[in-house]
Amino acid sequence: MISDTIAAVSTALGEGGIAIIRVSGPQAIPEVAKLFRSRIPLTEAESHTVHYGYIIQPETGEQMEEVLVTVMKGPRSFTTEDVVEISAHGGVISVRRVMDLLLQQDIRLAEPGEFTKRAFLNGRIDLSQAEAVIDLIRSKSDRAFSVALKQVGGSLSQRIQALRHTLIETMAHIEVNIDYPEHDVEALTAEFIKDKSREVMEGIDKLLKTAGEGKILREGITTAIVGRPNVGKSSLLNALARDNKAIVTDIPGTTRDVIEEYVTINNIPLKLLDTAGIRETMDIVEKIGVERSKAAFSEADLILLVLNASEELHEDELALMEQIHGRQALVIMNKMDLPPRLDKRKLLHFFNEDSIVPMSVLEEEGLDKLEEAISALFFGGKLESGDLTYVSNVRHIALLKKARKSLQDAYEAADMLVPIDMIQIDVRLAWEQLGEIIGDTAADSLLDQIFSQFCLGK
Ligand SMILES: Nc1nc2c(ncn2[C@@H]2O[C@H](COP(=O)(O)OP(=O)(O)OP(=O)(O)O)[C@@H](O)[C@H]2O)c(=O)[nH]1
Ligand SMILES: [Mg+2]
Repeated sequence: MISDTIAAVSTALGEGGIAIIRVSGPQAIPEVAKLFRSRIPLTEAESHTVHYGYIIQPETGEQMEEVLVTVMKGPRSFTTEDVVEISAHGGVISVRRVMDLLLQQDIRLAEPGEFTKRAFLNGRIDLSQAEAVIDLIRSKSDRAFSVALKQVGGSLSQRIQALRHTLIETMAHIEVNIDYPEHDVEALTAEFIKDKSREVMEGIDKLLKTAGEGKILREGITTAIVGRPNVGKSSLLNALARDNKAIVTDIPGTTRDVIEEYVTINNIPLKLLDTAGIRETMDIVEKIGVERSKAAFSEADLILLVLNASEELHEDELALMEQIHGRQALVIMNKMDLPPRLDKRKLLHFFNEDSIVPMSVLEEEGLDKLEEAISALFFGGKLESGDLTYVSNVRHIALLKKARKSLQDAYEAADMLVPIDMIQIDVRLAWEQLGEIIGDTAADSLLDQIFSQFCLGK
């Protein structure tokens, strides 16, 4: 049982319209009541009501801040405990005054993620739902947000629970036959185990199939814009981001560092990296920049190679194209507004026609074609709109793979008519591994690690 009461500022720090300070725990209402002067005493307030008043210095009665206080009595609250939310003016001093007073009461400062952790420990949500709360906060696109929202609602948990249910039934069935061993029952049980393991493995495979897309939704496609100096890489970043994020000049070697920008194209989130133009250089700063572009180039999920169509192909560009072989890439023939000098046929040695996009970033020509080409590379042009259950969390993916392996072992053992009680060990293991996803069988150290990723006040 959790017996202490915690508080934290739940809104972003700094100046804003309002700041919300959240208090949760058995003492939340009486402790805040000591500091709050309003028409109705907080201890007599009904659940889910809002009260106007002042936070006061309890000894002197001095007014410290003007606030609205919301009372939510457990179990109908985020943590299932009694929760009080204080809406104060959104300023640094106001928040500090209220927090200082709260922490002088029988209330301690919450750890990052502790409210969500309590929601989990108190059984309101499972671990996969709690993790989805972080995904919600961090999501970079509408689509990723919708996926996380479904997971908060329990979409993944339900799938996992259904698979575990099948395994529990299987174990019960095995148990009965261990107690009453008869010769042909054993063979039948082996068949039964094979059927059930196959069924659950198929379910796991279905989930694992979504992992690639899930990762992209969650993290975005890391997209490196590479090419020689002055071909228009930064101009392209700005055009895709519809913002003047990167400096553009006609001086080759303008960009020295990697510039990051998130954009969404047809609902697909991209993490764009504008890089320094790749060339041999004596300039120390630029040299470091070139090293960084090479690193970005090798790590990217997608490469946008920008060429200047008004110049002939440079040997550095040929070298880049050779390195691109086998990767997801598009070639942009930029500056099509100028007299053409680049022979497109040379590009066809390395790329198919569909991957070559003529553009004039300056005149905003071809941007739509580029966006189409990018979305065609991923999700076949569009994201499946129906099912929003994706597995994107590396922890979940690893556990699904482990559980699958355990079931594969069980299947093979059953196939070889290994004694049933031996097989049962693998089935149980799979059941536990799936349980770890939803936190049914999770160690404290794991919980600490997961919840420490949260922001303070969540
Ligand atoms: N004519 C023409 N000029 C362009 C086009 N796109 C970019 N430019 C110009 O080319 C110059 C270089 O553009 P940048 O976007 O800075 O090129 P970059 O590849 O980022 O260059 P570095 O950062 O030096 O590697 C600027 O003067 C741009 O205005 C285009 O489509 N047509
Ligand atoms: Mg640049």
